[in-house]
Amino acid sequence: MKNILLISIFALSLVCCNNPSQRGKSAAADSAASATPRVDVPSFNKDSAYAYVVAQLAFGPRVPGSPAHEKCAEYITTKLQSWCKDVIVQKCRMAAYNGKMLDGKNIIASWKPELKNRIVLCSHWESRPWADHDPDPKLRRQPVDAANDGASGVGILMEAARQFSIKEPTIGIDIVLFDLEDYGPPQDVSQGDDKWWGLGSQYWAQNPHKQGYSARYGILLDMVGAQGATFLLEGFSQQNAGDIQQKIWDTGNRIGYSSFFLYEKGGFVTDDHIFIMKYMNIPVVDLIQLDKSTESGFNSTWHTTHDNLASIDANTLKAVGQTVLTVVYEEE
Ligand code: AHN
Ligand code: ZN
Repeated sequence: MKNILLISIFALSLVCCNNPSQRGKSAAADSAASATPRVDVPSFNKDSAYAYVVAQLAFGPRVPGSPAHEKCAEYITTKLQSWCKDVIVQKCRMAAYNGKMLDGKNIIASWKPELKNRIVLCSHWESRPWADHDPDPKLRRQPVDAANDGASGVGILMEAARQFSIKEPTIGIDIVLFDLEDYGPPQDVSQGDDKWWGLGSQYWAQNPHKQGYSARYGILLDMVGAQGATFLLEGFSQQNAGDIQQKIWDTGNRIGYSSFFLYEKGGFVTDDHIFIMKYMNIPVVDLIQLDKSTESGFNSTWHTTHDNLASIDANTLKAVGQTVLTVVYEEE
C-alpha cells in the first residue's frame, strides 16, 4: 500500500513537472534553492557567448575544405590564445565515407596542463556540408549554417574559456573543439556506418595531443543553443557516465534550469563522446538537445537550412553555460 502511494505521488510530481504551465514556478523555486552556492561561480555572459556564435556564422558555412572553414579555425584559435597560454592546433587528414581526403584541425586549450586531476569539455566546430534533412528536397545539398549544430557549443566554450582566463578553476581543464564531426554520408542516400561520423574526435582519441592523456570525465556540448531546447538523458552517456550525467542534470536543476534539463531517457546518439569513451576510456556525457516529438529525435532544424542564427536563443546558451561553469568550479 505504502509503495503504491509512493509511486502515485511520484507519478503526480512527474505530471506537474511536465506541465509547461508549471515550469516557471519550479524554475523560480530552484533559483531560491541556489541562494547558497557551494563556491563562487562566475556569471556566464550569454551576450558574449551569443556574439561568438554570430562571429562564427559570419564566415559562412564552415564546410571542410572551404575558405570559411580555414578562416573560422584561425578565428577560434586566436581567441583561445588570448585567454589561454597552452593552445594546440592538431592537424589530421582523414578519409571521408566517399573516399575524399579531408584536412581537419582539432583546436585544444589547456589550463593547468600539469595536473592529472582534470576534465575535458568538447564540441565540434565545423559545419555539415549537406542539409540532407531539409523539408525541401531541392535544398538537401545546400551546406548548413550550423548555428546550433556546431557554433552553439563552441560559443559556450569560448565564453567559458574567457571566464577561465579571469578566474582559473581549481582543477585542470581541456577545451577540445573537434573538426570533421558532421561529414557522415547524406542520410537520404545511405544510412552508412557510425565510423564516418566524428572523424576529428576519432583522430584525437587515438592520437591525443599529449602522450598518455587522460581526464576524470568529459562533457560534450552538441546542439546547445536552440530556443526552447530540452536536454534528455542520452543513452550511451547514461550507460557509461551515469553518475556524471546525474551530477550535471542535478546541477542544472539546482541553479534554476529545470525546464531545460529533464530527467527523461532520450535514446542513443552516435556522437564524439562514444569515440572518446572507446579509445581513451574516459567517461563522457553528451549534453545534447533531444526531442521525442520529431522524427529524427533532434531539433526540427537538425541538418536543415533552418539551423541558422534565427533558431538560437541566448537564454539556452546561458542555461548550458552556467550549468557547465558550476560543475567545473565546484570540482576540487
Ligand atoms: C548521427 O546522425 C549518426 N549522429 C548524430 C550526431 C550528430 C550529428 N550530432 C550533430 N550532428
Ligand atoms: Zn550534425
